[in-house]
Amino acid sequence: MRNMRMSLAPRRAVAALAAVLLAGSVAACGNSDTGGGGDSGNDKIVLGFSQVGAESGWRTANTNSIKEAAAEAGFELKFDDAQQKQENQIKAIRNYIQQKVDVIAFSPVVESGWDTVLKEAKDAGIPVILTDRAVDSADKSLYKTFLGSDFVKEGRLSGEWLVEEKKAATGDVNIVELQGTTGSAPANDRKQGFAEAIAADPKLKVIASQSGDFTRAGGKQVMEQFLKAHPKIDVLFAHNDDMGLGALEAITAAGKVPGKDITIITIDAVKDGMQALADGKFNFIAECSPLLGPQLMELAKKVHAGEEVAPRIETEETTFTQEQAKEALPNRKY
Ligand code: GYE
Repeated sequence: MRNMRMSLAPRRAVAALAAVLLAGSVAACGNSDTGGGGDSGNDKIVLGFSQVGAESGWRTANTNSIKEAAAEAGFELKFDDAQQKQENQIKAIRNYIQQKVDVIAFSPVVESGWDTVLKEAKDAGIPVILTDRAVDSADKSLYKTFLGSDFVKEGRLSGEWLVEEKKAATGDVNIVELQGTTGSAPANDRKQGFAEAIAADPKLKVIASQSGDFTRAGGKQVMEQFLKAHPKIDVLFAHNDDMGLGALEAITAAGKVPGKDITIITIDAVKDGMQALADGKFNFIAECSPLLGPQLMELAKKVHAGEEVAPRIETEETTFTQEQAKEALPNRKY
């Protein structure tokens, strides 16, 4: 939220902006009388939100954040869980269009294939906000803004830590990678950022890379296969904590010590992941914040009022070593 405030702007500019925004919101209210407004019969903003699913601890925290922030902001929230299926998300968005909600927000499970339904929302005059995951649509006018993380950076930070960690190692360092959901923005981008960073040291080699679908069960199952196929695994890079946590079971069952025999890097920093890091089972986590609710409500108010918003708003994030996890854990909210 910090980067959305305008506290440093000169007074006069703020006043001028306020006048413009007021004009915009009057115009937008006019529209919602004929178009938006939902079926609630009151003046609450109706937000239709299509969630990816409930695949991970990150997702649960994200859903809670959105529901809490909607209640706090006095929105009427229509919420749908798509169970990781794009067709369910498209169905939910079409329902929201039919119900004439004021604003649609969604976290797209994969990057491709959204143009048709986004065009339908645009034609119906309903603004769309992307949260968490991006789409690859060439036409940027199909949505108002994107709110979420820089996934390439998360992958890069993970890779840079590994380059430093293995600086003194001799011989090849064999890495296995548990990818997120195939075709999703975080899987594509984290893979890319990590690969770019480890290219700095040719002894760092990704010997296997496969999707575990961002779930614990997927992480466990794919790690079992990796361990069977590759006798020497030095590093696991998992695209989220949950897959890393699932992989821990496979690693222990194979008689190896996680965090020692195999260096483990994950992304998210949810509580269970941070606990594993503090316990020495993980070695490094790049944070990805799921607490998008309050910023989403602010943006929904603005686009509903017809205000201009920045095309991309990124969350602020950090990284954790084992020592840092021990310190941060007692105050971790999710
Ligand atoms: O990292 C993972 C979740 O899209 C950033 O989705 C999100 C990712 C998150 O399932 O745990």
